[in-house]
Amino acid sequence: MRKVRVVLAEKGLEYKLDPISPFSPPENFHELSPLKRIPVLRDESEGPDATLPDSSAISAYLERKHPNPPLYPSQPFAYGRALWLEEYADSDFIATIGGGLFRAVVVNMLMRKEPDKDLATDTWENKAPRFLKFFEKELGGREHFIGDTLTIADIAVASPFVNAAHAGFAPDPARYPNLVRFLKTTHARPSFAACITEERKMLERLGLKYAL
Ligand SMILES: N[C@@H](CCC(=O)N[C@@H](CS)C(=O)NCC(=O)O)C(=O)O
Repeated sequence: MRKVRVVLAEKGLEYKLDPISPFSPPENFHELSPLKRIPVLRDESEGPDATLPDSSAISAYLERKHPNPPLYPSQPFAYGRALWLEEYADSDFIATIGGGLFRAVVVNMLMRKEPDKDLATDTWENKAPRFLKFFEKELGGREHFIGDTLTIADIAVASPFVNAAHAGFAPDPARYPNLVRFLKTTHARPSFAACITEERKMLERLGLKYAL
């Protein structure tokens, strides 16, 4: 959901948020989202039933409908690389962070259960490093993954690190200097900062400390 909120904010688009928990969804939710996942975009300007249930589909749709500022590279190979990095972040990486850190710590605490600290530590120490090493190397000394402006690749990669930080985990700047620099500048953009501030307000009430 955060990924789409950042895309909307970067494009200067107004929206209304209807918070739905995918863990206790409304009865007919599968009709909107067959995978029963969030986010779902409803664009009433396209008709009463105009919904899209996947962050990548939503982001690509918004780009086509509101091309400025562009969040996808125009050069064909750069465009392909942006889609690949988006997919990598949205599949394996987010699944690792989502299940091993966010659910283990944050979702458990939201449901008033004990956080699974062993699972979270094992995930961070043994499963996360291959992603962190990959992102560190891909970035090199550059500010963005592709080209010199923000793209969907930056947004998709930076977002799961917010979830990790909510769970209390952040990359070590001594081992991952490029990645940490990228995360700090990307998360400081007003689009990310607005979401992070809102989320922190809610989660810090549970005693969670933001790690980045
Ligand atoms: N590929 C989908 C994945 C969405 C996704 O996994 N959403 C999570 C919350 S951030 C969810 O709804 N999880 C509930 C579940 O998997 O049952 C997208 O990017 O929109």
